[in-house]
Amino acid sequence: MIRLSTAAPDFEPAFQALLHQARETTEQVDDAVAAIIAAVRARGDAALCEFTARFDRMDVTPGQLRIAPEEIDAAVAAVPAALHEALDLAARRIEAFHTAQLPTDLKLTDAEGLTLGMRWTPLDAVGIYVPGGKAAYPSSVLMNAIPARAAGVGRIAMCVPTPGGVLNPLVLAAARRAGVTEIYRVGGAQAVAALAWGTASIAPVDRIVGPGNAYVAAAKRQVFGRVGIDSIAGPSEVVVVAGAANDPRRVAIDLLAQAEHDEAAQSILITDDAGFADAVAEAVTAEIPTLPRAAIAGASWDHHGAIILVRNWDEAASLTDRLAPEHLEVLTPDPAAFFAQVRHAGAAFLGPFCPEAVGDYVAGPNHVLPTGRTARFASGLSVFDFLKRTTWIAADQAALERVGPAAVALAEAEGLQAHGRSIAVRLGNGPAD
Ligand code: HSO
Ligand code: ZN
Repeated sequence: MIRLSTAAPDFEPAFQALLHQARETTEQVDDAVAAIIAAVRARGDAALCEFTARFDRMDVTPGQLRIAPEEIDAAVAAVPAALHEALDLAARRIEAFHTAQLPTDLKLTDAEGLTLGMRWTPLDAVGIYVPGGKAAYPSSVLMNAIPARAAGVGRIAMCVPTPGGVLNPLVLAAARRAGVTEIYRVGGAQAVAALAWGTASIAPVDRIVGPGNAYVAAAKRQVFGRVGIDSIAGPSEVVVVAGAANDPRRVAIDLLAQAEHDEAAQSILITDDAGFADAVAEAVTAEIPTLPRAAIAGASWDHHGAIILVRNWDEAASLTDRLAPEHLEVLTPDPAAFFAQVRHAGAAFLGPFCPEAVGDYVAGPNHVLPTGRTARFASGLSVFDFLKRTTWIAADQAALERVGPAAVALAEAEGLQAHGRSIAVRLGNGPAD
């Protein structure tokens, strides 16, 4: 963990170093991924079965790629009732928030008499990638699938690796609750290739979302253009802005809730009180060994954690903007006023009873958020990721008479005679048809 103070003479270079610290090692997998995609395009299901045997140590026939409804039923039945209820509460709240996001169409008639509009329509089909292993979060299944359904997407196809044939019952229960329409036991770059290009068993989709390892990320980049993709998620991060009125242990645990995700995760405390900074640092050190994921959380805190001492909340707000964090917890005396000063954050959590974890699971807004300072230009997942717009124009002759001559002039200047003529033939003084 590093400690910085805005009062120190070397603050600016030290903060710059923190901003630009590399947290991810990017594996060079592009060539391997290109070969996998080419194989799936050429040989479809046969290639999917081969890769599944090789990477997931599991023999499947093409007919077994899709997880049968009875298998899902059996897995879902094994989930304890209390977890079903928890999933259901989360799902209901996520659904309500995302339904409230749905935009309305636009229609206006302007001064020249043209009627102009913009119409939203959902995508036909979406693919959701769910990683296996340590990042197989049922909550992320809800966060990816529910907005698609709220947007009105008809087909939601999910791909999840099942190494050694092991299904994750809670992932399947979340998928069912979220309205996923089909589930395939396929992972890695081959799953992304299948979703993008289609095989006999997996019909192609229009957009692929969801986190994954380096192979999945590279595959999403390579199929982009044929299908849409979401942004590629980097390691998670939180900035907690807190004054001395807070309980240092609570703040320490909030920092660790982020650190336990990943050795490359980053937790930063910004405070205006040096004694509070010390107390939080001590509490973090005391808390780490009590966590099952102590090794991960400890590595994250040691290598990427930071405590920044500021002279006032204005300084804290401007540093927060420069960090553009994925998550921002505001524990200042006036959280709303502080938040009003900040422009760049993926999601904000205001006040002492709103730890980030409440947003990870049950609050309602999405937990798929822009990482790595991309909150400067990007937003969290929402219904807008599953909708697209069609603009439309309607005009009568009188309206065309008013705006047409300018278009004709521009078309002639561009040397595009047919463009100009297509307007001119419709104008009262234009050449006869
Ligand atoms: N904080 C993570 C999401 C998550 N947390 C899933 C727990 N489960 C990235 O926003
Ligand atoms: Zn989390």
